[in-house]
Amino acid sequence: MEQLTSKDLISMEDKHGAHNYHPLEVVLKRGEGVHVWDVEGKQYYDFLSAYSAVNQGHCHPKIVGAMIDQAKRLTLTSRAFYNDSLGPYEKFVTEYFGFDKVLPMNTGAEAVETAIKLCRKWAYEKKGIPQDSAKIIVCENNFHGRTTTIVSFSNDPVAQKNFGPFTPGFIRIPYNNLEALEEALKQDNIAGFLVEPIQGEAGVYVPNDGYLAKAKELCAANGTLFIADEVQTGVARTGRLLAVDHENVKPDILILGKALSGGAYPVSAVFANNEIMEVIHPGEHGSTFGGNPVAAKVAVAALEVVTEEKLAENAERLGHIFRAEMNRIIEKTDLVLKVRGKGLLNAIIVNDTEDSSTAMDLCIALKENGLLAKPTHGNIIRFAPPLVMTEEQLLECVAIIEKTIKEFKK
Ligand code: IF1
Repeated sequence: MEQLTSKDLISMEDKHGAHNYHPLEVVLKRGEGVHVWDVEGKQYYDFLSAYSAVNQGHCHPKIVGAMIDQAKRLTLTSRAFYNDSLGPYEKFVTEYFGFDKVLPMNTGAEAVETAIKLCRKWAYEKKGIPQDSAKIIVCENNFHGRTTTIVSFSNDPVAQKNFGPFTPGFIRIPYNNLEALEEALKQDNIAGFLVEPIQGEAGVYVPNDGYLAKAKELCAANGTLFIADEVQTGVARTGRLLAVDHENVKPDILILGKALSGGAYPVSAVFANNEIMEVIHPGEHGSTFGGNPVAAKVAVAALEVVTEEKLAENAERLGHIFRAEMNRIIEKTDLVLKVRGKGLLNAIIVNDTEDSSTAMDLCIALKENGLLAKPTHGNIIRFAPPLVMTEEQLLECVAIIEKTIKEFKK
């Protein structure tokens, strides 16, 4: 087959694919560790990690090895039959995260949907909320996925427009606001509080210290489930295994996705203790692919890598260095106002209006200099490299960012 150029491949997607994304103009062909290569052979540092799915680095040999071994033996049984990978995975992963039970799904949005169903069912059967009146508290500027129900409680007009009618049963309160939570919890029929420990899509918005611990306490006092969506923040990204670990918070329901597989395969999961999880019975929830043997083997390998390579510790240490270096650069430029984040989930705020193209233009300039990142909301750029990065590599990335900022002209 003839070698297609980046330009050919971009126009192919443009012609034959739905236009539900606006990617940076780079066409990647290969990845290894912290690096990716485009079809023309140019090497880049990946500073997005597929939105924190590739925490363990691209094509980690242990994860890919586990996937190939299992793929050669048995890929899918459905849950109509047992398979010999699911039980060992469930035992491993529940011990790893400290919950009685796991409900395996595939994507983040599906796991969020699962948590919502679980919370509602628990509310009717255990809390005694009257039928069809359970309410779940969510936060302004949340991002939990793209299904009809999830976009129902989004306040992003782009995510919502013309996708109605929407699912009722959600109350939105400001993020990082304990008074608002306390007020909302006073309403009748509150079943749960669904929250991102750090708001990713909103621009890596880190709540005040103590917010999560106090929120959990308020929920517990009210008999309301504290549901942590750690799809993006989980699995070592923020410098702890879970972002809630920074405040020693144990969610009633924990949602994981993305890096649970190291980005090798779609694997998501919902965790809860028996008290909650036992409300689910056969036929009430599931998925053809959820808990399949390949997913099970991949997830075990991905989590072993997190422990063996001390990725949380590395993210914590490099995160401090990264923010210190960004602050040093910010002193010398008026292009960047601020850096914020935890571990290796960080963002810089570009000094321009939210509707300006400056952040996107800066990402294009970074790409030219060999580093891939993408703006989140308007003037904010998320920086989330794979957690297998070394300090030397990180400093090389800092040098690329510094040079790009220095040379950048609006
Ligand atoms: C896209 C953002 C990241 C998530 C949280 C659930 C999901 C996500 C906290 C759903 C997904 C993604 C999806 C991706 C962009 C992305 C994203 F920019 F929108 F916010 F990561 F930063 N909960 N986040 O962040 O998981 O169903 O996608 O597996 O292209 O929509 P999913």
